[in-house]
Amino acid sequence: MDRNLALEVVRVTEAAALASARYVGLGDGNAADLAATEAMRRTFGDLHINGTVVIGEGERDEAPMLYIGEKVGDGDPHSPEIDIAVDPLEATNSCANGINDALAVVAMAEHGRFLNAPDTYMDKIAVGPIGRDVIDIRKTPTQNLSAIAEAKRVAVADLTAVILDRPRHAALIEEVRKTGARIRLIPDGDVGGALATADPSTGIDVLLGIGGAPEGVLAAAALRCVGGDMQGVLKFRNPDEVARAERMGIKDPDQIFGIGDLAGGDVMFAATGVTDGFLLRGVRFTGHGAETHSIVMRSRSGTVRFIRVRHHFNRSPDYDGRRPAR
Ligand code: VTB
Repeated sequence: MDRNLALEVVRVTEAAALASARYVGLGDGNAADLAATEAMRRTFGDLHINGTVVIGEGERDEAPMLYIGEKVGDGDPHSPEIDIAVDPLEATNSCANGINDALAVVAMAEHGRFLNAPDTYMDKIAVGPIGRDVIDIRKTPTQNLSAIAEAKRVAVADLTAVILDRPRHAALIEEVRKTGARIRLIPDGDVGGALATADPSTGIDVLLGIGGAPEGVLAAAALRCVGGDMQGVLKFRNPDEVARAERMGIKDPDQIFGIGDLAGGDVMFAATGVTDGFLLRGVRFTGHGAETHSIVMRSRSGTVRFIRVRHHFNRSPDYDGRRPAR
């Protein structure tokens, strides 16, 4: 994958973040998501790729844009074939409610290297480089926390876990509290939670618990780039979801997916903050423009770029800074 692409792809997440940030706190998640999706799809057209969306807004019949299978890119036959995973507005509700860690996210891989994750749940454990090779999703959270603490040479009580605040996590939360580890409960956005483990400055050591399976692929792409680790097991809500997963090529519903199964080969990850988060600041609007804060990473080099950009709406071809009419 062309290294320059890393600097191009961030324009796509910036555009999505700028568009959806206009909706922060307005209580309309659908409008925010639509604005992000439209902006993302539009800017994808500038990239020199033959992209295929493999993780997107849904199946073709349920999502008009950035659906699974949609081709994106400049259409040049010489552009490379790339698979794309997107979440134009991860943690939509957090954007709608003005809560932390709404993000615009894109990941790219060589063709065939992302898990074609069905739209179901996934039990996840995700860590930064320090916890690599010590986690095991078959073990209990207590055992995993001890292993991470040992690898970090700290006490379990010094660790902080991120967990989605959901009733399904009651037992998990209770167990983690018993170990003495600290917890950050998040209302939404487990991609942001996983991403936080990539950087020691966030103070987040591990993401635990069940979230969306497609989000698991995005998180894995991010952690591949920094040499972190992740495992996931699909959690189906009903037999229909099992059948759908089978049609998408998943033979064993209980399979444990390692980080390379979720996002293998050469991958790239970009995210722009919509609201402030563990790692990224959200969009700040100024009189005639805005400031965005993004991260871009590549697995091949392990380079992590934080890109802070001042946008001038009167001079930018991509975005005029207005909220589209509803
Ligand atoms: C997570 C999170 C998302 O959905 O995957 C979660 O990353 C799945 O759990 O931001 P619920 O169905 O219980 O919400 C979101 O919160 C929203 O897509």
